[in-house]
Amino acid sequence: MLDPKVEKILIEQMAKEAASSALYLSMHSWLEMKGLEGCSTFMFAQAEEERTHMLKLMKYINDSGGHAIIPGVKQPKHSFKNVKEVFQLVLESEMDISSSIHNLVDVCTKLKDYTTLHFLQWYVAEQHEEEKLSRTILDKIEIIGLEGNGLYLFDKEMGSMQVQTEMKSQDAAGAGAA
Ligand code: OFO
Repeated sequence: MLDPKVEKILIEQMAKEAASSALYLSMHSWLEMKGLEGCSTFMFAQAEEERTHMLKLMKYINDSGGHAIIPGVKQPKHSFKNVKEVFQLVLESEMDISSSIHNLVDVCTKLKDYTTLHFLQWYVAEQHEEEKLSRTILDKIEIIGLEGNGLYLFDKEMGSMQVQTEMKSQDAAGAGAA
């Protein structure tokens, strides 16, 4: 049975994942409107991924005797200065989510909730990957630049990054099925 304090902050975490999904979908829409196919496809997949993070929390809460209340979502930011701002905001959002996951780990450690701690390990690892990915993207922006052909090249690079990520997740799903 979940401690009510843990249940409450897991539900708050669902709200953060939902907000992150909405923000990334809003970024997807802005990027698509700008004709940046690679970046917008990448961001659509990120939005879907954040939604699965919310659903995973929902299932855990309900499977653990709690009640996962579905959060309402505020309208996300919908226009951006440029592509660099989009990816800086992605990194900020991921860092914010990491710190709330770490806070959850702290609370569960204090309450000796070993089951939820075990469940949260997946999120700790995922956040590490997501922050690393966001920093890699910002590095690419610095290297390639967004002036002249730079934006076109960066967009192409993001499109191929998306294909690699999809191949990785298909491999992981295949390995799971074997
Ligand atoms: Fe779910 O917040 Fe990042 O990955």
